[in-house]
Amino acid sequence: MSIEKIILHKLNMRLKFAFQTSFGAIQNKEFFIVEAVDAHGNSGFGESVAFTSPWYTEETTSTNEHVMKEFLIPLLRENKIEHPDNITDIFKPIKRNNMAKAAIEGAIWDLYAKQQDLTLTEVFGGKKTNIDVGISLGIQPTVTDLLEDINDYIKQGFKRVKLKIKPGWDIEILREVRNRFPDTPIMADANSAYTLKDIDHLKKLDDLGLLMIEQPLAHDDVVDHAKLQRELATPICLDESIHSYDDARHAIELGSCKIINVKIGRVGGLTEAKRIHNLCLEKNIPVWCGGMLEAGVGRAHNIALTTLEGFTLPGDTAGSSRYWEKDIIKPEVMVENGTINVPPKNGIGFEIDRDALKTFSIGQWEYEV
Ligand code: OSB
Ligand code: MG
Repeated sequence: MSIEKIILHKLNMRLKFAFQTSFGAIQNKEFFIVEAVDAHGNSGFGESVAFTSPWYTEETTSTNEHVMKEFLIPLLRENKIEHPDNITDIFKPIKRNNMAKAAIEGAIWDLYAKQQDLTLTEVFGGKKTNIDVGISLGIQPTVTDLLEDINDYIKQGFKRVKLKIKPGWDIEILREVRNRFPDTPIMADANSAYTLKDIDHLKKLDDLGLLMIEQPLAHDDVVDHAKLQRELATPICLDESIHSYDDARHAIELGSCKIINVKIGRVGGLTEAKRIHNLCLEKNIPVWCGGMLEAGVGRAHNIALTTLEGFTLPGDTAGSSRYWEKDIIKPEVMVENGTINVPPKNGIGFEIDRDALKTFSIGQWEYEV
């Protein structure tokens, strides 16, 4: 496939709210929109999903910038690209830095789809025409605030509610939520806030009828999670611990989880995400698409990924207006009754709003490849 140049657009956007997790609060997002351009005027877009601090994983906006500029873009120049699936191998000499890799790979997948006038979903092999979504709610100042928020999102039709938890904001809160909403599919995400010392405390989750507990233990662990899963009836879902197909294989073999959250950025791109999906389908491990508080481009890629058949649980891909006063795509991502219709337009299915891109821009770099 032909690629003429890569343009890095560095953006600064402010979320409508501070998203509070066990590791800290996120409100300002600095990130990259990667544009891959061919000789015929097609442009494909990808989004880097790292945050400015290395709280979730080790990557940051600055490490994404460094690795894309110094290592990944030169590798595109030195290698022939027949298909977006080749990118994983071309980037293999560079260890990890998966969010940087995924941003570039995503732009190339979109470009590839547009070159054939097909949707990203079509070239990627997804089948669904609409996807189910849930909502992820940060830690709130009071339980009253949380209950109000949940009520609001249930009324809007979201298919499940995910609550961020941490020591001191967990079992009691979840119990109140469960009492108020006895039939709502509820899950909790700890973002690595516990250790095996908390095992008796975590066992109390089993009375609450949760869909799953996401990443209770260390970000880089699969061994302790296996110990915990043996003691816990509530299914464990791994997020931070899964960076690759092999991580997923190890976790499944060890019994570290019963569910996997797939994030395109965390695993290094759509190609690796699909390999993990295929493995999980074969092993009967349900998967769902996680979120990184993305702007529209990342959101569009998440929608395409979720169209694969193994994505049987609602994902974290809420609509643009949950996060942004103004998104960078046209139209914005709309959720109706807890579902998103997969857009029929070619590529990622949404136009880039060039004016919005300019408004939020804090830098731009262009590279011939
Ligand atoms: O752990 O899934 C997570 C947001 C930032 C970092 C990590 C996570 C999250 C979310 C929000 O849960 C998902 C979203 O709405 O994009
Ligand atoms: Mg998570």
